[in-house]
Amino acid sequence: MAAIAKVRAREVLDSRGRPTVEVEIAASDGSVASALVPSGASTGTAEACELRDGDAARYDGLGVLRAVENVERVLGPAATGLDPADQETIDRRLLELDGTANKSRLGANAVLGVSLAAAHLAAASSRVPLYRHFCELWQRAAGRFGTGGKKAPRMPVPMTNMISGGLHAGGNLDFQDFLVVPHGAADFPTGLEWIVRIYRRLGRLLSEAGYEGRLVGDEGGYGPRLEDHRQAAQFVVRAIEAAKLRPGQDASLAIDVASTHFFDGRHYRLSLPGAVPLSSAEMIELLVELATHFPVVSIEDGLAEEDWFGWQELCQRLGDRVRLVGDDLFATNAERVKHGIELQAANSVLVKMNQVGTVTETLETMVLADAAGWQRVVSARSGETEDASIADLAVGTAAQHIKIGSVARSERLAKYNRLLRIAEEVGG
Ligand code: 2PG
Ligand code: MG
Repeated sequence: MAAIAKVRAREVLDSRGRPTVEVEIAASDGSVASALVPSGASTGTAEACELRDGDAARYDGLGVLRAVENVERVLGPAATGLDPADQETIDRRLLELDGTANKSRLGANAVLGVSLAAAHLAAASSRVPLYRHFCELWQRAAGRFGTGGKKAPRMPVPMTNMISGGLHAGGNLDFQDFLVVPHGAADFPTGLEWIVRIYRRLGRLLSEAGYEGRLVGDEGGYGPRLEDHRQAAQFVVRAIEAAKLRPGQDASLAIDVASTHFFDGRHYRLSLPGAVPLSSAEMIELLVELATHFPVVSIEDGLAEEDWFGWQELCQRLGDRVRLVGDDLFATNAERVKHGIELQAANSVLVKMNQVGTVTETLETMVLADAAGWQRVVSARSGETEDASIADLAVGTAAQHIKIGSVARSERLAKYNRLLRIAEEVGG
C-alpha cells in the first residue's frame, strides 16, 4: 500500500484569468499527481465557500494564497501518511479539519484540491485510469448506502453549449445556456462530430442574419444580442437542420435558465424590453410553452434555488417528458437532493465537485440521486482549467450526461479530448 508522502499547492489562473488552486501530491511509491480547482460565476447560495484573499492589491482581491497556505500548512500535513486509495478516510479527515458546514474556514477550493489530487494519486499509484478508480469509489459509495449501484464505466451523452447569455456572456439574453444534446448518435465520437457541425452551422447562420457569430462567452458559446430566448432556441434548431440532422430525433435542445440570478425573492425579472415581472406560475407557463414549441429534452434551473413549490409544480407539468435538472437548487449537496426527492421537485441533478468540496460527498450525492431514479449530469464550471477530471468522473459513475461548455476554448476541449481517449477504451 502506498501512502501520501507530500502535498504542495500553488496559485495558478483559470480560463477567466482568475486565480485558482493547483495541488501536487506524491506517494511513498514515487507516484505523483495533481489537480486544479474550477470556479463558477452563477453560483448558488448553498455552494461550499470558495476562499479568496480579499486583498485588493492582488488580482482585485481574488487571490487564493490563503487557500494555498491552508493546503500546505493544514490539509496536506493531515493527509500525509494516509492511503490515497482510501478516499473516504481522507475526505472525512479534511472535513473534520475544516469543521464548518460550508468549508468556509479552510476553503472548499483548498479542500477539493487535496481531495481530487488524492483520487488522481490513487489511480496513478495503482496504474489504472482515473475513470476506473472513480468507478471503484462509486461502487463503494453505493455499497455504503446499500443501493447496489453496480455500474460499469459508460460514456455520457454531452450537453453542449451553443449560445451563451446570462452571467456568462456580454449579450442581452437572460437565459444562460442554449445547448444541444446529440442523443441519437450511435457513439460519443459521432455525437461530438455532430456537435461541432451544428456549432459551425450556427455561427454561419448568426453571421448571415447580421448577428455576432464569432465572439464567444465564458464557455465558448456564441454571445449574440438576440431578441429573446425564443429566437435563440429557433437559431439552434435551424443549426441542427443545417447540419443535416433531425431536431428531436438526432439532436435536441437543453436550456440552462440559471433563473436564480434574475429572481428577486418573489418575481422572475427578465430584462427584455417591455417584460413584466413574472410570478412563479407565470415563469412555469413560459417554460412549458418553450418545451411545447421546441424539441427541449432538458431544463436546468428553470426556477430559482429557493422556489421549491414552483419546482414541484414544474415537475408535475413537465417531469414526464423533460429532464428537470437542479443546479443552484441542489448545489451537489446530499441533504438538498434528499429534500428534492421527498418533494418530487426535480428528476435530475447537476454535479459539480466544487459546489460541495470533496470527491466523497460528490459521489454520495450522485448515489442518492441514482437510487431515486434521477439522471445525473456531471458539469464543468464557467471558470475552468486544463484539469479534465470531470470526464473521468462522468464515465466512472456512468452518468447519463456531461456538460462541459462549448466546442471552443481549450479548457473545454481538454475534457472532450479526454472523453475521446476514454471512448477508445470503454467503447460507446
Ligand atoms: C452552470 C455553470 C456551468 P457556473 O450554471 O451550470 O455552465 O455555470 O459555473 O457559472 O455556475
Ligand atoms: Mg447551471
